[in-house]
Amino acid sequence: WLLKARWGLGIRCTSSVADGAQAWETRARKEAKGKDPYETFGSTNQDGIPQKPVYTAADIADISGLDTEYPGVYPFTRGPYASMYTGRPWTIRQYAGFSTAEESNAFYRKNLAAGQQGVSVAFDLATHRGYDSDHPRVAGDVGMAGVAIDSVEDMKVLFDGIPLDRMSVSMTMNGAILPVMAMFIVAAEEQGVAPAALMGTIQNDILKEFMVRNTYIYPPRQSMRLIGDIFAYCAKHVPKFHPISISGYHMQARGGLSMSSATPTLELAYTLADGLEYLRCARDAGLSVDDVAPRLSFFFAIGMNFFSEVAKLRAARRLWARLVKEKFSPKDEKCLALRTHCQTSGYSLTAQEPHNNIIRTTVEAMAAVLGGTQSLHTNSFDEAIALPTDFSAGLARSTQLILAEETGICDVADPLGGSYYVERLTAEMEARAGALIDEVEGMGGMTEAIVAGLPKLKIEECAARQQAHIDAGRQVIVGVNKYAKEGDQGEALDVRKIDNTAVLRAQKARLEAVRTSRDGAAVEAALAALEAAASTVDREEHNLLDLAVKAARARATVGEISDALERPWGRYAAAGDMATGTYAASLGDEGREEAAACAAAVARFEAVAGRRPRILLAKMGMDGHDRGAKVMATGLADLGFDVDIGPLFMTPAEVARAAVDADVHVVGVSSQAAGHTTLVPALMHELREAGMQHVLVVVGGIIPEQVTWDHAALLEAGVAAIYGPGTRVPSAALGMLGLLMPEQDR
Ligand code: 3CP
Repeated sequence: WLLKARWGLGIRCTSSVADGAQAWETRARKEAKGKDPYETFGSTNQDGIPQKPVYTAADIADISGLDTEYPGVYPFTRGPYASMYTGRPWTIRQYAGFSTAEESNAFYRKNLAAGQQGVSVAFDLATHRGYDSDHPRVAGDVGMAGVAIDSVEDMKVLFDGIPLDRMSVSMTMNGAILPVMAMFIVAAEEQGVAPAALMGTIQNDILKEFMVRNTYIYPPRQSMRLIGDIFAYCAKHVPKFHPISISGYHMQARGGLSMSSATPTLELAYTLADGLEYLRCARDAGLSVDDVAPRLSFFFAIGMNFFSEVAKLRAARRLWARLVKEKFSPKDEKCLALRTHCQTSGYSLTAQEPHNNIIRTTVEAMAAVLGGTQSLHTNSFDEAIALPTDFSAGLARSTQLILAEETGICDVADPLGGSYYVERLTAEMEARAGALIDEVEGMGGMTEAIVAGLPKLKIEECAARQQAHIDAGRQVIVGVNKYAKEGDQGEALDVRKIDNTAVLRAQKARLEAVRTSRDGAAVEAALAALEAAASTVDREEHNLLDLAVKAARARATVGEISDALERPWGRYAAAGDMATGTYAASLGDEGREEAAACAAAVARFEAVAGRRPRILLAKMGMDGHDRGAKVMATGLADLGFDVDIGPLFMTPAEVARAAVDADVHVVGVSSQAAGHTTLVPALMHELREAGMQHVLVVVGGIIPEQVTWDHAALLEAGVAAIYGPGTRVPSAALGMLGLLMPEQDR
């Protein structure tokens, strides 16, 4: 009897299901003061999915196959492994890298000693875009948002004392994939580790770069050829390595900190659509689905919408298993099990009251592990302000250790499986993402959809809509658009500062040493072979990664290997399209009054100046994080400004020239990658040289506020205003108009 009672067996229900529903409705109607309880208490989530106030068994009755779903069993909704964390918890893999290879190596070793389990390398933007540190375009970026790597010599220092046959290494590299993967292989070789023993992952997901992250180098179709060659080489020589991490992260989490982004369903759909395209790319490179699919890996962002994020990971696994089975008919069941890394969302971090970010990150980390991730990065609380310090990185790591070892979450596989709400949401997200994938597949797959510009525009539209919801206060961010402390200057934080000029000096010296000590003729020959192979169709004989490994061994640099392909393929430049109308349409009643105040201020400006306020939004250096600038552009255009968006990767001189050409009133610089202290003063100089000193310069993005050096340096250089993370578009618009107009005209 005791056992029966404990498991709920044999206990008679006192009322039927219908009675229960009726009783709930009666009670809820009373609480809704006589109104329809579904309308009163129901809502719509970020994805537009209606949320009922309560879910019951009736809500999952039509979902087929739930009874037979087990972890480790097709369609893998409940996890890729049967035992999940009861057998092995997820990998704690913190993404890091800054300054020089020496400094990053010391940071990795310290963190591994303190409980981190895998290495994850962040490269600087100069490396991402295939430039050597001494290239004139990248002066402001070297060592700032990641580690600077120019040659095998740097790569060897980066992994010094880290045994590459035992430690799995993840490298976030896409554009300059060829030199970086080649240098990793050669560095391991010179450490005595054969390619076959290497474990880890390289991001190598170029499709999402064209949608959101912008660290591409070559055009889409040539970039896909490159990926096919990497798949082929890795399948043959580096079989334990994951040659790609198909990433939705940046679609959701790269709006800029506390800026807007793609919804979880859009992220889910486009990531899986990318995955299908990569399987076709592998097929084009002569590989079978069974050769590549078991080593594909994924990467998702985990934001604050807790249950959506759990459901997203579950839906991703089910949808992927079904799609791959249906479209590629693999023999090995491993091909169908989606494994993923997750990172808590950079977009949810706030610069205001930054300690709140510890709580946000913990909630997001819980969603990731309850969703069944294989590997996890937890953000540091100060990342909305600067690079993490040792202290903040330690807290982020402890968040995972505590979840894994103190909470009991690892004791049961998929503990949320069977929850009426989670299962319904999983099915809803699966259906909606499935429809979005069908749309992309109908266009001929993701490469063609990107060439047509569809996904980028859809994500930007989504971002503008969400920004309007935040600005209107409908989406709450505590301490930013609700419960903000009046006149709060923020706590004084101890942040990490990179001395860009010192890194630059060190990199230039090592580059010089490499160039003078190598066999110049061997380098030339290796680069010529690479260049010739880029134009050939015989891919089996001329695998680009194989040739890059030879070039890296001869000490060719990142810039030289990239140039060898750039000569025949060219460097890709994205079109500066902008979604308009979405922001204004999404403001709703809450934001309408403020929009009207902006329109009136614009009209007053026009009456005085004879034309509407005109702003050039510019991104300088190698910082390709353009969603913040795009959202600002859309919002300002909808509020009455004339907006010009410069192409990505401009130099200060190019921005000044564009400001002259468009005769703008304001230049708005967006900086998300720490290059502003070098690049903005250079821009001010160029504007003065061009006789444009009257132009207002404002800066937005991640500009450390609590520390005097960045803000003070920019204001001293002549910047009129700084708009940090969480700035509302109407506040920025009114602020700029206030600065442009004499007081009596405002
Ligand atoms: C796992 N294993 C198990 C179990 N769980 N065995 C028995 N029982 C279990 N329950 C085994 C696996 O089969 C595997 O062995 C080994 O343990 C490791 O498990 P895994 O699941 O493969 O985990 P891991 O090695 O950590 O790999 C995780 C994935 C990998 C697959 C996701 O790709 C990865 O680590 N990705 C990280 C990507 C990353 O760090 N990206 C950073 C982006 P076998 O291998 O022998 O099968 S940072 C970007 C930031 C934003 C920006 O761009 O700016």
